[in-house]
This record gives sequence, structure tokens and C-alpha cells, in this order.
Amino acid sequence: MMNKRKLRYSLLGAALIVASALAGGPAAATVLGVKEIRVYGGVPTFVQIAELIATQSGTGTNVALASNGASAFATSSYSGSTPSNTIDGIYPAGYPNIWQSGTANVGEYLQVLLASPFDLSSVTIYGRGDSYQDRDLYNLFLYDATGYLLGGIAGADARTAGLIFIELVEWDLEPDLHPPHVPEPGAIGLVGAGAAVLGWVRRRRSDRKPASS
Ligand SMILES: [Ca+2]
Repeated sequence: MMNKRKLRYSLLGAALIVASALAGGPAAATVLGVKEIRVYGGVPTFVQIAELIATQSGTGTNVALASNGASAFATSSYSGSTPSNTIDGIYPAGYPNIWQSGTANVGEYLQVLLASPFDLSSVTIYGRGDSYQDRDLYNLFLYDATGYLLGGIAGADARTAGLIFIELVEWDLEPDLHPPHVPEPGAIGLVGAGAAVLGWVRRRRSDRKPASS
């Protein structure tokens, strides 16, 4: 049985994974039947993404490209930026040629819909290339064509290298990891919302002790 430690992204781990990708790629891995990808921020601030690449197992094709039939949406967009900037094949990129969420709320996310269900071997996320690199930390969720949550990966860290290469192994996805619940406006005060966000982040961190320190 595979060890979940493999997906615990310390800064060192992320750097090693990126180095591995640049050296020619890790051993083949696959998550089957992915139709939808959602990317939330890994820290409670604006989410910003220059490009999302979803690599099809076997062919190596980037099936997240708009030119390959994918489409991108978002819960909100900061003035001048658009979700389509994340699937245009252009990276690295800085503001406004990226997608940036319209608010710093924890519920903001990018949604990429693939043309049809694909078996994926990896997802690569390029963060913002010009500034605010501290925001380039992501929580990734994968769904099938019925909207079923296949699993998620927390804390994918692109803050140092500018990108994060995420090797996908089906049995290493965290099925118990769920997107943050966002209360209806007015249902909870700002202070309470802030505490909920911090609690969620702390819980994730405590669940995922670094592989090295
Ligand atoms: Ca782009």
C-alpha cells in the first residue's frame, strides 16, 4: 500500500518533485475519469493562477488547454483578470494575464472543465509570476463526470519554484479532504468566518505533518 507521506508537501518535497519533473518525469501514475478540476487557495487570501496543466496519462497531452476543448470558470475574478487566462497555454505570466479571485475569501476557486473524462497522470499549476508569491499555495480537488469528488490534495506549494508539479496516484488522493464549506453571507460574522478559516487551515496542517523539517 502506498504511503500518504508521498503527498505531504514540505518545501523540500515540492522542490524535489519539481526537480524530478524537470529531469524527465516520475514513474507513470494515473487518476481515472477526471472531468472537473477545482483549485482553491491553500492560504486564506486571494487565489492566483497563471496556468493549470492537466496531463493525460499515456499521451502526455495537456487536456486542460482551451484549444483542446477545456473551459474555465471561477467564483469571482479580480478586475482585469479572467479564468480563461489559466488555460491559454501562456506561462509564466503576471497580473493581469492570470486569474485572480475577486476576494480573499476561502471559498474562492478556479474550475476547469475538461472536454470529456480523461485519465490524468499529473496536474501542474503555475502561480503568479510577477509578485505576491506568498499566495501560490493550492488545494486541488478532482471530480468525475457525475460530480463525484475523486479526492483532493492539500498544500500544493508553488511559492518558491513558481510552479508545482503534482503527480497523481489514485490511491494517494485524500478522499476525506473536502472543499471548505462557505457560510451564507450574514449567517456568520466576519470574526467567526476568520476563525473558521484558521481552524480549517490548522486542521489541515496538523493532519499533514511535514515529511521533513
Ligand atoms: Ca496562462
